[in-house]
Amino acid sequence: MSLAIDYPTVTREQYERDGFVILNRPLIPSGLLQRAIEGMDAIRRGEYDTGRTPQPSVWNPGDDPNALCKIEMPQMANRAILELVSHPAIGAAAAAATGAHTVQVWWVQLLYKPCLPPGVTAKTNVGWHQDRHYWGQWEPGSELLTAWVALSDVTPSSGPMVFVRGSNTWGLQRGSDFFAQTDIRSSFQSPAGKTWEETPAVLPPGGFSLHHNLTIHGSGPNMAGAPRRGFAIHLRTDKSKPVGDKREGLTAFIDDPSACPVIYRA
Ligand SMILES: O=C(O)CCC(=O)C(=O)O
Repeated sequence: MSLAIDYPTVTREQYERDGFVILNRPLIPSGLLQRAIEGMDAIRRGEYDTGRTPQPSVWNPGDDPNALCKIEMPQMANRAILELVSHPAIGAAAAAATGAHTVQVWWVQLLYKPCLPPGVTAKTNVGWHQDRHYWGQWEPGSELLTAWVALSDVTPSSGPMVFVRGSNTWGLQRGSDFFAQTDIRSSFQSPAGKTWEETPAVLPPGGFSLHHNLTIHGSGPNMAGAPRRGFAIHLRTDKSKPVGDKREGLTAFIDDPSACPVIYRA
């Protein structure tokens, strides 16, 4: 068995131009993916193998199984998930996209989007938003991006994330609403000469995308017949700083390597 790491090829030019990169081949080993899926299911049941809990979340064990399940900082509560978010292919891809010397995980979200049974309605969409809208605890200009790792086959019908090409250059807008269930596209404005062009992040299990903190994105319902499973791994580079150098809220754990590992160093 080969333990060689499959490092993806990512160009900085593409990341800076489009605001995202889609690495649509398996880069995370299948054994680790399987253990992380088991970890995801354990956390959804409220079972934690590290002895630590996730951070306060909108979805908690026992909540509606048909709603979007979003659990904050699952890697604190499960060893396999910590191993997954620490995978060197993710750090190497983020470093190649940004030219960074250092890449650190600073926050993680478990995202489990169920496929709804016929006739059932539940909140499973992710409304159009820019991540930066929610990240005021970082100094302006901080280099922050997200790796979204697929644990299941993410197809056009399973409610993939959809990116608006080039919107990373449109500035911070006012329309973001992660929890919107209706079409809020008209609350964003494309600058003169730019058009709203959507690209779905179709990924096999073990593939991942990277997106810039200003890239507009959202996702629709899952009609694929199986849950859509992924982790949003929020990353910072050496060109980032918490406001006032504070450690609170979203920056509370950045000095704790068992929650926020450094996953790339030049
Ligand atoms: O999982 C989704 O559909 C959206 C995730 C997201 O908003 C993000 O990774 O920034």
